[in-house]
Amino acid sequence: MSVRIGIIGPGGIGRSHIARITDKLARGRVVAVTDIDPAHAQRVADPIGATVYADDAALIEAEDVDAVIVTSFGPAHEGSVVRAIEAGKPVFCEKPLAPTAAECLRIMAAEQRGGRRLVQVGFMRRYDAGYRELKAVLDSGDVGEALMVHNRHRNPSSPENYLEGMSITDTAIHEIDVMRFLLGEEIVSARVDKPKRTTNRFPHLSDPLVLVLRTTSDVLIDVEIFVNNTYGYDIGCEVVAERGAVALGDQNAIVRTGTAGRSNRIAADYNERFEAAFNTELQEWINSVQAGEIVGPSSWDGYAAAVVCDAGVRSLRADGSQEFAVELIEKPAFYA
Ligand code: NAD
Ligand code: ISE
Repeated sequence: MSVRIGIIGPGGIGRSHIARITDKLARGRVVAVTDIDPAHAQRVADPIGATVYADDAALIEAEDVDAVIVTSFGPAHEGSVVRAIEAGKPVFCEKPLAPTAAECLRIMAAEQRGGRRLVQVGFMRRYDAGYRELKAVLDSGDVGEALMVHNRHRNPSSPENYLEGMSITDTAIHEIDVMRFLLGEEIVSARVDKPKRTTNRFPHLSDPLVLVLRTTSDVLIDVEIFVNNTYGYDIGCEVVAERGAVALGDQNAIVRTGTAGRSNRIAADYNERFEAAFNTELQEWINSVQAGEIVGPSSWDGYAAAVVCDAGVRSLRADGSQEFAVELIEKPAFYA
């Protein structure tokens, strides 16, 4: 039988997830939708024959909803995720689990009170073939220990409601998580450098930024975050190790050579760049809901990334380029 799914906040990514569940993935069906904009919820629900609910609480309580996907605005995640946990329903929450560590701690407390893992966080880069191959090379030991990592996270543009701080909590959080995944270490400090600002940005925003992180074994990580580059969705990652360097391929696309030179298409957005990763991530989540055991990125991973974000946001708001320590609580045995 299919997993009957309710979606809370189907905006850009939520509608992409509905399309993949409906058209591409197996054993999942979207049966319920809610949004703070009820007319929008109705427009999303009609073509798939889903029921519209007045709010997240009503959707979560619905008898025919087996599991929940939260794709609303980050600050709204905590309430919906805790409600799903309290109803005993598995919940896939898009990143960030919540924008601050304090909110993530409350989610973890609710999950532990419930006594079983119910939450998966949408850190889809862990499912990307390129990052997985990078990890396999590092884990093989062929290139020795990782020493430094250079990352590039560029978006063509950001919307007006993309606020100062979201460069860290909404954008660089992908690198923060995937660095923990690749290196198998926690991050111990964060610093934000603020280069000259582009004129192609809203006045409230510092853009671009460089986030500098250090891990427990002293690997130095830099993340260029540029969310108004005007040209495309451009992701890069190069790990410099003792006996070699390993980098993601550029864009996963063909390279064309001709009289005009050599070029490859730049992805337009996250859907194009990470389509395969999103499909694998959500298919594995549906499978794990059916199997009754959630195995993907946990609330602990959401929390560990949020603590780094807290330090990064403090640095962004401080004068100059100040480094802030990242202090995690001890990992609960529940998440071992
Ligand atoms: P969006 O603004 O397009 O959509 C958000 C939707 O949630 C809107 O329809 C809005 O009306 C609704 N909403 C807001 N608050 C709500 C609430 N309290 N209850 C119900 N509905 C509510 O945003 P988006 O770009 O789709 O991003 C949504 C989430 O997904 C964010 O957390 C973002 O970080 C994440 N995201 C992840 C990826 C990825 O690459 N994994 C890509 C895009 C977005
Ligand atoms: C967005 O929420 C995403 O997750 C995208 O992958 C990222 O590139 C973008 O900066 C975020 O705002």
